[in-house]
Amino acid sequence: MAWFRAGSSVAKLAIRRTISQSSSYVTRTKVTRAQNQQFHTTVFKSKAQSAPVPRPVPLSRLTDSFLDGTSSVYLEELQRAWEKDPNSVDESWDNFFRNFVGQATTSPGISGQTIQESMRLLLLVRAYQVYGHMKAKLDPLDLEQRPIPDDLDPALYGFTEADLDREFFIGVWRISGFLSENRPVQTLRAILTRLEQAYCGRIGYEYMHIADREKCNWLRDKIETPTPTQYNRQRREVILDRLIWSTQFENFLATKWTAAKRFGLEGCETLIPGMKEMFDRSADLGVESIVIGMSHRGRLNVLGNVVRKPLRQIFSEFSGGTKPVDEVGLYTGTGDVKYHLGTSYDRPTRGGKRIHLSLVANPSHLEAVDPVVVGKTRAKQYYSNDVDRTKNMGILIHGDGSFPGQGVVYETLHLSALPNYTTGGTIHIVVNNQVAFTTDPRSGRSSQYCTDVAKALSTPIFHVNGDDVEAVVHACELAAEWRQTFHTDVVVDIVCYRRFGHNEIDEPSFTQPKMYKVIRNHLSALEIYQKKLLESGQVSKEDVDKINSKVLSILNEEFLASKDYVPQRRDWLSAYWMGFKSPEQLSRIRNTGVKPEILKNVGKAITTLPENFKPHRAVKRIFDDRAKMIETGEGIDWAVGEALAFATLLVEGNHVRLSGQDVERGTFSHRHAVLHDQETGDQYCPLDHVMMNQNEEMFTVSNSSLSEFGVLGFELGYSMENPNSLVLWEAQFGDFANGAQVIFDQFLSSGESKWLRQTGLVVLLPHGYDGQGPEHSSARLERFLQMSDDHPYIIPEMDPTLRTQIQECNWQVVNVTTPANYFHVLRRQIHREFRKPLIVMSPKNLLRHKDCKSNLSEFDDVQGHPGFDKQGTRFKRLIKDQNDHSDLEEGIRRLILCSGKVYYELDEERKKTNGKDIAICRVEQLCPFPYNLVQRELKRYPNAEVVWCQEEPMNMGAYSYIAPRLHTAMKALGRGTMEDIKYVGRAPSAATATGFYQVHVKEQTELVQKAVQPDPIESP
Ligand SMILES: Cc1ncc(C[n+]2csc(CCOP(=O)(O)OP(=O)(O)O)c2C)c(N)n1
Ligand SMILES: [Mg+2]
Repeated sequence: MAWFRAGSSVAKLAIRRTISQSSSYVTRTKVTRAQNQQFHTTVFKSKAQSAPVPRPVPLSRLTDSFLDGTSSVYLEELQRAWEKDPNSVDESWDNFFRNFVGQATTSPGISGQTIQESMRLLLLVRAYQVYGHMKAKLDPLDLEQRPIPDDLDPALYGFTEADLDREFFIGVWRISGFLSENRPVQTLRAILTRLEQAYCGRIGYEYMHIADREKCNWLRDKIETPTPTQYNRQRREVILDRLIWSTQFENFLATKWTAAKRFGLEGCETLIPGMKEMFDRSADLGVESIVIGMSHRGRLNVLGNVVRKPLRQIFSEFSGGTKPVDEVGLYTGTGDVKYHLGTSYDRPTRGGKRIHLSLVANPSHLEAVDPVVVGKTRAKQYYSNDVDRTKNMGILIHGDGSFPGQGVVYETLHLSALPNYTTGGTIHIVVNNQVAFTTDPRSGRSSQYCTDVAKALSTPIFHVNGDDVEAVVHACELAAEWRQTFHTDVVVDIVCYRRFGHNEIDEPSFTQPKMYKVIRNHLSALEIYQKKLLESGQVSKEDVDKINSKVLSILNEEFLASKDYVPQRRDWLSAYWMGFKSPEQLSRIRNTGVKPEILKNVGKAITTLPENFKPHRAVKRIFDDRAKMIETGEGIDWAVGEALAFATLLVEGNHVRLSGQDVERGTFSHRHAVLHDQETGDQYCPLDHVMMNQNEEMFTVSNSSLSEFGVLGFELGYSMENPNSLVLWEAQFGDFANGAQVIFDQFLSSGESKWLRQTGLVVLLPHGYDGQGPEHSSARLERFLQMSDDHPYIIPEMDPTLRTQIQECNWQVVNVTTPANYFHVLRRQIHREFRKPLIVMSPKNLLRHKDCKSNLSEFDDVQGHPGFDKQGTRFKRLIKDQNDHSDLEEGIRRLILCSGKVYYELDEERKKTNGKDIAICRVEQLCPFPYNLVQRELKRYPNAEVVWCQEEPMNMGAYSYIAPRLHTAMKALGRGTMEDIKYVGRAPSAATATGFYQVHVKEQTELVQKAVQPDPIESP
């Protein structure tokens, strides 16, 4: 491969020189033989005849160690003793001597074998298992100049030409393949030939890093078959047919759209027959549904030939297509380029089964789709009750540049064995075209193989020469078998090349002139295979021509049909999403209050612990307090509000899943969703016991790996599978969410618009200025608001019966200040006919704040209860001033609008300063902006100075988002200009917060005091 292209011959020479200097063949051989003469069969002839039928003794069963320098003397003594009395030595040695003596009678060549030779041969076999892949012919371009490890040189072990026809026995206890006890004695030549075939052919196997004998043996059995595996004529015809489809597809696109970018598969056309074989084999082994994630390279080919998206649709999209029009609505979003689109179809398999395939839409950001695919797969497993995870499988196709380069690959791999994230193994295929855009592997990674990162996870890796379609098919088949057998990840690395530039209009010779000189004259995989089959006589020229013309005529028919192609209904409406509304189909707002008796019942369930359970003392107190809250209906805190939301959704039949770092206890030690018995260590999760015989996964709360990108991506994928689930990801501190920025930018905020896929994922981001420094204060609210697409200057229809504002907006951003409102905003996610992501700036100090409490009556749906307003009980987008103000309050001199925990500080300061002429309103939902409610408050206080107060610096927080919208609301009421929006908050700053606690306190006190100061506030 390319990374060793330079300088390797020098390295090789050096290695050879070292070997010849340090180990003379002749001397070594002579010494060995001389030392072990006593094993010559002649010595034991008479005894051998009288000995019982010999059986091989695996070296591993020999109980004594004979690996040191004194072995030969020791052995001689042992042998002499054994000759005198076979019972005087250990049984294993008895067997050993009998074995050699016995075999010698029928097999004269073995007579010269010594234990040391046996050991050395064993090491040589082992070396092939470990390093054989280094000698495998993997590079179709033959440009690789990898030094072959000297471990693969028989001379290193003392073998010479003269030994080639001697017979050896190398059986080892409980090892399969070459070293198996059942293998017959073979000549060194035969052993070496087969080792070369098995390990140094067109597939390089890397598996010896797996510390599991059973798994290695399984692989050895498959790799070290006595004779190489061969496909019969029928299979070869299928493979040929598939390779022709793959090749013709690209040729066809290239001729019809000469100047279009398609990121073709040329140079790795064998991927298609490989994938198809993998899917067929998987279906035979019980897989019913496959979720696929892949980037640009070959995506159209996979869509057309593997997933079976109608070719006419692909061609129509390629021609620029018509923007799809939904049967029942007009929402078409912004769309995306053709090589990012996803789809799903049912595909028949070679074995006569059907398999459901979905290719997940993805952004340009390489590998970002990986955790999404895995999460979606896991959700499919949950919903199809696939407890052993054999029916639903994820497949990820990677590039050789992106696989080692993008950290999310590793983050995703690391989810693979976690109980709440595993999917029973993902199959990874790397389209290793030995270049990334213009970057050579030597500049793109530090590891030998692009797949080395997967070795950390004990994943077998099959490197395969992409020019050898049968080898690719074989590796893919083996990967499918591995996954269904061991339920862990596996990697197929197809070493290939890229016939053209990064895309079809790129010139690759600018940067890889030598490589492309070779590529220009290199036969395609199809040409190579056709030649091979014709030479074998298994397939005739007519057969080949027949397939070629069949494929071409179908492609032409589809091309013609593409001209009249009318996109059908959205595929996202299928399956579980049937009946869900698209953004412009009005979905009525529903109440989210719950019957008081249900609240009481679930409240009891989530606060009661099993009798014998012994929680930590402090936790016990917390649960006693919680029980009291439910009993009295007063003082419900944040954690109980959240648990009530989960519990009520569960009893309504929804699946609830919360994951993130330390979410079980909660970063701030407030949730205690999982309790630990202090004596036994047993765990108890009250929300698992809300209903009788509750499915244990129906409520899932799970600490995650320390990954934001991977885990958020996973939960996003999970949430997209079924709308009847509340899926939440919580960041440890909101600040760390930026580690998952790609998921926010490319998926969560824009996925619906680009790909027409909805998700109701909830993201909890602890946010608030408590003096914990720059990295534990801000969840970067401003970024989420900046990505929000509600119009700052146009007030949409706000009539409750006609309002689609929230449906038309890309997501919701809230900063909620009461447990009851939190309860309702979570429930609202499910109690509506569409799904929208919800970003929650979640509290830290409000978790225990004495005033941040709600009464149970604010959760119920009883008319007249505190939470109940004109429409019933539901989430309050704005909480009006808590003083009993009438509809018109002319005496109020200032209206402070704010959001989040600063409200409580403002309220306290107002009380302290007796600011009765100040009203404070909380904008609980920042996006989409609650124009109607803000205007209601503006009208209520016609003479008030309007202030936006925030604790974040001016260039952060909600200010830049709020100002234009507030102005639009005011302007519509004839209420002043931008100048009239007063700002109270921190000054602009580079860091989110000060690192000095005293400075924090001073800043916080000042801003709170300023907000309620008697004098008017100057304009910003
Ligand atoms: C995260 C990310 N960084 C950079 C790019 C720009 N880019 C697009 S393709 C590409 C090269 C990818 O190389 P490789 O993974 O080997 O795939 P190939 O195109 O060779 O199939 C790059 C750098 C991107 N799409 N995503
Ligand atoms: Mg590449």
